[in-house]
Amino acid sequence: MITLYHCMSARSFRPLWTLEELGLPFELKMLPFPPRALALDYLDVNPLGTIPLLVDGQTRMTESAAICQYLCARGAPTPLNVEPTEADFGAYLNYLHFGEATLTFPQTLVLRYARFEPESRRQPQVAEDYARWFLARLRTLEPLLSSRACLCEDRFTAADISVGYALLLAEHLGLTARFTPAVQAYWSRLKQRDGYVRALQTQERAARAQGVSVVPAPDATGSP
Ligand SMILES: N[C@@H](CCC(=O)N[C@@H](CS)C(=O)NCC(=O)O)C(=O)O
Repeated sequence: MITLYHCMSARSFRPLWTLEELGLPFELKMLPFPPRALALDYLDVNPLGTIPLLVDGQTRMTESAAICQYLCARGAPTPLNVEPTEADFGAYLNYLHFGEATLTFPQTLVLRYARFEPESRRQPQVAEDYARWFLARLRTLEPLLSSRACLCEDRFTAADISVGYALLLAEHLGLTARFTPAVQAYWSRLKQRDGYVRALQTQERAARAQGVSVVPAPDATGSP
């Protein structure tokens, strides 16, 4: 049985969404955010203190995009995966990792300097500069999404989940009004997917059942 350690709407949402799309059985362990301060026992399981952590037998993984890649490759054949023999294999891997390394990274600076630091250490100018940097990077998707519904192979894949999570985070940061039109339309389509809606419902149900706050991690303020 796969176990996923997760905080509400944090990056571990990528593997959760993937698991829901694949219809695989899994156990979801909810943690308060940030676990390194609010769930100290978690450091015994994952010394990094970050989420996600996915445990599947002897396999332990802590990178959200890599976990999506792992789940889809192991779950193949599935339309969520792009095979090496398909034309968009390179684009698939690129967008899968673009979602985290290129799009989510600048947003973490926005989160930190607009929300997570104590009031006295917040830096609105730094937050705005990194928001602009994120939006400039996101804009590069506009030409592609003006002519295609999804990022690769004209079908929904794990690459859309990875980039889609960056858009979810941007929504929490109040940045969606600054999306370009095709990106805006793409995000609206992603949010209508059954797998996405199920993932939102699953995390909320699990948080309530496990006595964990349902406040999304990106909306937590003044985190220790
Ligand atoms: N590159 C990693 C980043 C993991 C990460 O930094 N997760 C954040 C939540 S979205 C976290 O656990 N932050 C709490 C902390 O750093 O203590 C991934 O994509 O999974």
